Amino acid sequence: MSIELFNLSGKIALVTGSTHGLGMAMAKGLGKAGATIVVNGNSSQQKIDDAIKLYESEGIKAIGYKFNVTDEAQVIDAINKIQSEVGPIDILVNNAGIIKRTPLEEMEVADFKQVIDVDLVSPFIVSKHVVKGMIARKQGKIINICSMMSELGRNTVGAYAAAKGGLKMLTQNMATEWAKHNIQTNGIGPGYFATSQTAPIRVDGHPFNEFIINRTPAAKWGDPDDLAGAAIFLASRASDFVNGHVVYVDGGILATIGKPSNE
Ligand code: GCO
Ligand code: CA
Repeated sequence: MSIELFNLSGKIALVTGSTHGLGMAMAKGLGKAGATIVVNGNSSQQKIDDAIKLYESEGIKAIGYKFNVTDEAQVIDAINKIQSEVGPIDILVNNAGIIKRTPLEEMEVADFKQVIDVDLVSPFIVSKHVVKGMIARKQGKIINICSMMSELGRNTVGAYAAAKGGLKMLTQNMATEWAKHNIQTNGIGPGYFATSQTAPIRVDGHPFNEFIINRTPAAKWGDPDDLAGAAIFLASRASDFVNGHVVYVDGGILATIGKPSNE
């Protein structure tokens, strides 16, 4: 009975930006809990095809759709196709995101807007079009991938922090508007994980690498697989009365002010 609460068999999960990184790790978690994964990316069909092979090699049922989450017409078209070719979307994970690291006073307005567009506007666009089916079926799970930057600032990531802070409030507002339809909207806020996005700041000898290890009570970078549990929980019946929260999977970063590097 208790394990049944987490069973995702028969469910269809669309995970945006799931050809690599944290999106793929969370999608694999959902897939191993039984869900069929709708894989999305926008860089190339080849990248999607390679990802599908990877999912399938782990026994996960996965189907790929290439579309740009910031382009409403493409999103509408893709969602229509997914719903007729795969089935109704039960679980939506808004994961696709970008980061640009530039001091605010030097940042181009176009770059700032692009980060907001991908990281904040696209979860709105995709949710807007997926939620209609969820409302009709009176059931659904939406998971917005937030960040430490939903709560904290950091030098050079101002646009990203503005978007991720906004995404936390968008999560609360989706919960406010859609919980009555038995749709649970929540967020996952990853701490610092070993992915390609953090590769440039994770290299040995980079001051940021040492800083993160010192700043994280668990004293290490997260393994992307550590996100699967939170994703399964928020996608499953186990969270049917959980609305508008962000689960921070961060090795304790938000619990503490940090410590001097010699402690
Ligand atoms: C950075 C990092 C972060 C992480 C993550 C933290 O430059 O600070 O890239 O923004 O990607 O989102 O939670
Ligand atoms: Ca791993």
